[in-house]
Amino acid sequence: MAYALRSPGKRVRPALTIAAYRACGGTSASIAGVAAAVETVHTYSLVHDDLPCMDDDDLRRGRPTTHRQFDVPTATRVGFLLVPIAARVLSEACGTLGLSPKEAGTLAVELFTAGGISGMVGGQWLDLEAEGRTLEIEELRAVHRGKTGALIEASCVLGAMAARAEAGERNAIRDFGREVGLAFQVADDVLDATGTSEELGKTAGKDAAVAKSTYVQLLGVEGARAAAARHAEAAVNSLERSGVPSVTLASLARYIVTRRH
Ligand code: GRG
Repeated sequence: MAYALRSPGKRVRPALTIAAYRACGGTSASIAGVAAAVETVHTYSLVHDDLPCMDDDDLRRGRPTTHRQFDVPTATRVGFLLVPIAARVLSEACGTLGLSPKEAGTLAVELFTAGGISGMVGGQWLDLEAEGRTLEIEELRAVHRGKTGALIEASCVLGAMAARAEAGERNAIRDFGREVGLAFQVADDVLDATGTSEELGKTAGKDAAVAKSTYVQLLGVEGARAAAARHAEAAVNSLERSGVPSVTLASLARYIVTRRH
């Protein structure tokens, strides 16, 4: 578990949680616990995603995947064990932030709904079933809204919830998160097609190798780049329209579509 959690990821999701919290007026350092809970769910998904029964990958964050470093049974258990750890870390952070048990419950529902069948697991399921089949752009968007987008959206909304943002602000942060989630996956597809394994810290060119439908396949590299930029701008606009401007959230949205790994 330590090997998976401490590996050098970008920590984009926790950064979004902390930035959304601050944008909504939150000031406590204990938001780090909520952010850590999100990253823990993300880490479990990476460990399981790399297993031979899913993406079957050897390299993650520039290091051997957890099942390569240890073995498949260990990595399988690591993934499952990270989920209750995320729940405990979230619950403890909510207590330290002074949220009531009812408020803490709403954060838990947000995180674990995003991580479940109507979010990340459901999206991954559709993605696995779609291998070898060409998807229409709307189908592809639905896969990624679940697989990648749901947890990114929740990362943002959890920050707003922890700051007790009112409904208007919370909805603006949700719209921001939804657009950032889409931007993230389109940019990820571009990187998979254009980056090297060394730059990415994971096996490059995997999508084409397994004939996966991607934004690059449907729109071309330049078309996908433009689509990612459009989603990032839509994210920033939704914040500005609703009066929750945040330089940090806007910078994160732009980083997500210009990153090199
Ligand atoms: C039982 C069907 C089923 C699923 C289990 C494995 C799984 C749950 C879901 C997979 C979700 C997944 C891995 C989505 C991909 C998201 C993605 C683009 C990850 C890469 O995120 P980065 O770039 O990675 O933020 P770092 O390493 O920086 O944290």
